[in-house]
Amino acid sequence: MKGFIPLPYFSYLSDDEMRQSAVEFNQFLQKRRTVRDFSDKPVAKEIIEQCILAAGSAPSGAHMQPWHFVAISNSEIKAKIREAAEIEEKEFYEHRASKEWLKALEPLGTDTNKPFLEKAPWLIAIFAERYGLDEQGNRIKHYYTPESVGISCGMLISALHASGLATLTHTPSPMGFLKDILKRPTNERPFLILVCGHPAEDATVPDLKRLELEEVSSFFE
Ligand code: IYR
Repeated sequence: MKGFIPLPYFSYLSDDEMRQSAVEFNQFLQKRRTVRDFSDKPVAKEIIEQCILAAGSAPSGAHMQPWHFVAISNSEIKAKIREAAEIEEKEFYEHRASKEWLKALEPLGTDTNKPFLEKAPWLIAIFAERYGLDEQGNRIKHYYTPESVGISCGMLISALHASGLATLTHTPSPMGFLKDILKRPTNERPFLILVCGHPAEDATVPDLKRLELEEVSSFFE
């Protein structure tokens, strides 16, 4: 078919190599933990750039690639984001969140205070493009945008983990302030803030268990 090329690369593995690779990759991802205590140790921009490129390799609806990544190491902008996020978080913890929601958050020990938004060397704000814009400013329809951007964020988290960095998926709600602070166009919607860096030396994480295979899956064979 026109516009098609032969599959340029595929890692053909033997059954044994496949099994080993699957086990090792799972073990590697199982070592990822969401961290809330970050060190201010700098992280080179090149690492963040490579991870964003990896995230941009995600599949997307009709290959519209409906994402934009804003990477921030600038202290003033981080301080502005923290200030705006803490205003929303205060509203959330004091008024908006239901009792049930607050109870569900208890094991995580979260509160209105978000020092990591200033302390961590990088914040990556991910935006979802609700529609695209061509050179003349006409709208281009996007498909399965939340699915596409969600997959891309998963790949970004994995790439950062593979680079030896810790992350925190942070979703102050609503996140409209990100559009203003980061001056993003009207077709974009803030999707997630990913806090990235080295964990603090004394970082702790909640003692959480992941579900077993039987709990998360079923098979028809
Ligand atoms: N955005 C708030 C609350 C929060 C909500 C969920 I769902 C979490 O998994 C964690 C926190 C906060 O960041 O504290």
